[in-house]
Amino acid sequence: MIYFPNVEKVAFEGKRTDNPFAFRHYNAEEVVAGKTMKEHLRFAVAYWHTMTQDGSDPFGNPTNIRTWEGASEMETAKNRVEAFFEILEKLGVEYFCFHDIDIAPEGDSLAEFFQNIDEITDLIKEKMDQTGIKLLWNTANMFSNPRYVHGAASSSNADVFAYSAAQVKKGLDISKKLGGENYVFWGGREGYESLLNTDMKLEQDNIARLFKMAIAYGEKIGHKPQFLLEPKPMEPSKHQYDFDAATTMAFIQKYGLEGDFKLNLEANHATLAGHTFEHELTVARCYDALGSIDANQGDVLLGWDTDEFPTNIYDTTLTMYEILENGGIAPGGINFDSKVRRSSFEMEDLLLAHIAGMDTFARGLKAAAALKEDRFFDDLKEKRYASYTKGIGAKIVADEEDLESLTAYALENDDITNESSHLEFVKSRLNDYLV
Ligand code: XLS
Ligand code: NI
Ligand code: NI
Repeated sequence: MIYFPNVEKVAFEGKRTDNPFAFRHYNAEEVVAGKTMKEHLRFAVAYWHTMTQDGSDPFGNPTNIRTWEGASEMETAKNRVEAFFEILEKLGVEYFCFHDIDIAPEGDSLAEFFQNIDEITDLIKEKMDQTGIKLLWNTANMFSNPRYVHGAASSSNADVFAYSAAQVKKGLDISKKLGGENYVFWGGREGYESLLNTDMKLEQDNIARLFKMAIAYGEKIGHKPQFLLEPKPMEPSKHQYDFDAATTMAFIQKYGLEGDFKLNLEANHATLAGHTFEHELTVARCYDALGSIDANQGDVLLGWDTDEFPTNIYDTTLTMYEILENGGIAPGGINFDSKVRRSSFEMEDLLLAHIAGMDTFARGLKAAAALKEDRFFDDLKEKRYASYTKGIGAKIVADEEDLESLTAYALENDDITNESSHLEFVKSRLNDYLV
């Protein structure tokens, strides 16, 4: 069955095309800053938003028209695999991501769930072999089912911890089966509603225990994906432990997980934490822990995770600049953890939305490459911190000074001159790169 009969494989047609199903900026094979766009961007489609969202919201019923609904849950799951690979192929996207429950129905028991997963991943594997499309990452959904009401690895109920462990084991088994390049943990229920009844230390120790079990199991089965931990400060929990990049790094370091874990950063989670996305990316880079990104954007007027497709060039430019500074994002990628608005309910909107996101990232990449080529930020920062390259500054960063020697210096040099940042000028110059 063909799900998008009116759309051919989406091609690059340039800015002037009036074909809505064409790329106007993303040109997969075009070389930018030494690599093809495809290699830089490593786009992935997210199974959950694309295949399982129905358009409902807390006040409204489903709106999305989806032609893959079958007579049974398993039939729908199989149809979705067909449709998903048609979307990936038509978009020319080479990676995808999923949660276990996105691809297969949970059934009536854990054993049945595992059976369903095996059957569907057989199908997925066939499609992967036929198309060369790869698994960027998978993860276990340990937040939707009511059993996770008190958390997963952080649950007060040890039986729930055990169930989580079983889901993670299965997640790693299918990661091996499908050659997953990364494996994600996102702790939507790893947090608390009230501190009055929460043992924070035990809960965090237990989360780390599950991660260590995952590392050990990966070693045992000879499959070592890059493990990624995805911060988010709140939603669905009131407070989530992996609040932001810095908090999550403190956790990773406290439990000695630096060798195996990096961060999967999501734009809209940054805004929920009161940060810009660039802030989160920069923090991760400072720790050499930028693993992968979940690309989307929030709405400044709404305080929640709206997961909109990224269409803001300013943001994608600064994002791509950080990725270039990082020397690329591989083995991570740019996963569209984004969903179409409730009013974009037609099947073809799924393609239009991804095209919009891909074009916006392509423009961001080009602008970022130009900023790097021109040494826009490099020169700015070099000039701003020049005092550390000579004289007393050079000695400070060479760790040759102490409080006494610096006091002696300051007593002689207390007539201090600072320079203006000219920040408004900088911002207006930056705008020149965006259009
Ligand atoms: C939810 C998260 C989730 C993770 C994977 O806000 O972004 O989708 O990416 O569990
Ligand atoms: Ni995400
Ligand atoms: Ni999210």
